[in-house]
Amino acid sequence: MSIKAVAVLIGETVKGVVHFEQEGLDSPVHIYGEVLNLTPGLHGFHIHQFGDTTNGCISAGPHFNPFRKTHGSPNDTERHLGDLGNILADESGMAKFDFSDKFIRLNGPHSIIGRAIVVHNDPDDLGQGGTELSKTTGNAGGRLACGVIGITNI
Ligand SMILES: [Cu+2]
Ligand SMILES: [Zn+2]
Repeated sequence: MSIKAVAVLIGETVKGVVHFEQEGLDSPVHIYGEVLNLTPGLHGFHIHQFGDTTNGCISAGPHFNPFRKTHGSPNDTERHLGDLGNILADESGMAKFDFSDKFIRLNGPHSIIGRAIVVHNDPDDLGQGGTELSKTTGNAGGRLACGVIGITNI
């Protein structure tokens, strides 16, 4: 039984679509999609706590962190559940991505459905920046676009 979700990212100029797909009840989540109108290079990419955009992406709150860990890389066990690392935009400003995450889920008590996904102005330093901020946000800078993760069937 597969579970599918989608988020439509909306920002001032940046926009995109992110798909999530989970094959079984306790399987990794496949994440794929594209984001347009970025500056070339790496951009922090996270699930934030709230599916709330009433005051723009700032209303999404901090990184989704139900286990009270510090910020890290998607490959670390010490990471926020929402830490998906970076996406890479090409010279045209398009980031196409396709990867899996073994910690997030679309079901259960820590489901990401109803929360928000955010793309940032700057690269996420994955907690290696040596500053206090690096351990909470990865120094990823402003929020360029965000979208609420909702259930879909496609
Ligand atoms: Cu973020
Ligand atoms: Zn984080």
